[in-house]
Amino acid sequence: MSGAGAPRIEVDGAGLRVTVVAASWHTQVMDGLLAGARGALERAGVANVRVVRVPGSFELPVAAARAAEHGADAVVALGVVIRGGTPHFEYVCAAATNGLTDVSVRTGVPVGFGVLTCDDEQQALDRAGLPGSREDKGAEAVEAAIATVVALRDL
Ligand code: DLZ
Repeated sequence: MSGAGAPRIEVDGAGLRVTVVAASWHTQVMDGLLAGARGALERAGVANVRVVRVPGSFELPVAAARAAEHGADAVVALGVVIRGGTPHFEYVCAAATNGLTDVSVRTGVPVGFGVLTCDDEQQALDRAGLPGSREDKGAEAVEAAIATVVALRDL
């Protein structure tokens, strides 16, 4: 999927409670995603931030569900899954994607999707918000989640 066409989103998250659920595989990329998310939360004026680490992306939905059911106004899910030589990649990606979608739709709490699903580590580094990265998917996931909280207020 190309990053071309992404909107520039300006968000005001003052007063919101945001929980970041973050997997732990692929440390360097995760460090970039987390730093990008923290920067975007600060720019948006979100003071009430919790960060919860889980082992892998497969565990993101259950943590997101707990956060959504216990007072978070928005959840941001961060993870990195890199394709290997077995079908495991497809299963972990599908579990994370479907699980996070289910949490969001079922609870009504927006979940920002900052899970990178990449063929190799370089693709992940390019999107990690690190020096030299082309994109910052941690920040984008925060901005999307907060923008959706604001959009839902009008419905
Ligand atoms: C097992 C596994 C593998 C092979 N690769 C990744 C990965 O690239 N990214 C990731 O976030 N998690 C990976 N995992 C771990 C699973 O998400 C999960 O934590 C384990 O299967 C234990 O439930």
